[in-house]
Amino acid sequence: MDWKGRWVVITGASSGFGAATAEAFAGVGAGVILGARRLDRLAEVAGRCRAGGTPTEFHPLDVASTASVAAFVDRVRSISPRVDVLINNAGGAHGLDPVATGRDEDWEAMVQSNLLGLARVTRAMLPLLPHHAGASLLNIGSIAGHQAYEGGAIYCGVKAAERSITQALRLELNGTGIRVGSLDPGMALTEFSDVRFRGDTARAAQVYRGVEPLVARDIAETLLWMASRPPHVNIDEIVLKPTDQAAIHKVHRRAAG
Ligand code: NDP
Ligand code: 8X3
Repeated sequence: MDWKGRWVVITGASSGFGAATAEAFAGVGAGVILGARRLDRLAEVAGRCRAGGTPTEFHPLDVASTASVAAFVDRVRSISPRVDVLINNAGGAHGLDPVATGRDEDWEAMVQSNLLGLARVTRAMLPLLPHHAGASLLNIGSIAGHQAYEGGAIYCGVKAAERSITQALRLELNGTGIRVGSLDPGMALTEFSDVRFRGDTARAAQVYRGVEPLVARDIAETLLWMASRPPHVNIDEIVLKPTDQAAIHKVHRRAAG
């Protein structure tokens, strides 16, 4: 696929998967439009994308706010009335508390970003996705959406909801030519665990102790591959895990050497 002249919109592009995905699409010549709350970090990512000569724009985006989503999409429309790929990536986990001691603010943040945010951005962006073969709407889910774990009730719940939303969109958009898919990663080394544990980097590091996790580039390359299939091919769902992670509770850890 020739990516020159095509535009890709990525939410949550200030770090992790979103930043790596921006660089991957920019690397093949696509224009990228990036959104997230941390503008300084978006500017850094945009600088790396532009270094290859690719058209790159960024704009503040809080997917938890309908007004912020509307302003972001207005900006996207002013850059290009047509967007070829939308990647709903913004989200993450807050806390690892059992339901018995869970906090409202954590639950609300997870529901707002992973679930309602995805729906808001999709609703606002759909008019910009061309209704003919070749456009892609790709959502980031998680293995947490396939299997629940202790302390993950709300996070697992919103990622299970992401699967349902993706499946509903696949049905609703059937006949438009827009491809719809979900990429559901397992353990990946990003800022995910730092956010989950509120900046407790020592606790975050324990998650990856003795394991070779996925890295953001693995997810970025897979998203680029999904969006680059011929227009008649829809990748509905991919589960991508580290070789060391056979299941959520079955992780091979090497002893410290
Ligand atoms: P990071 O914490 O590195 O990135 C999360 C991104 O989401 C940041 O760019 C952050 O930007 C953005 N974000 C969070 N909340 C909002 C919001 N309200 N509005 C706009 N942007 C927001 O983690 P990952 O890259 O790992 O996470 C990306 C996605 O992948 C998430 O949906 C996560 O649940 C999912 N995932 C992660 C896995 C992992 O092990 N790392 C595995 C499976 C799925 P900012 O703070 O600047 O707004
Ligand atoms: C992130 C993967 O297993 O920590 O979605 O929930 S997990």
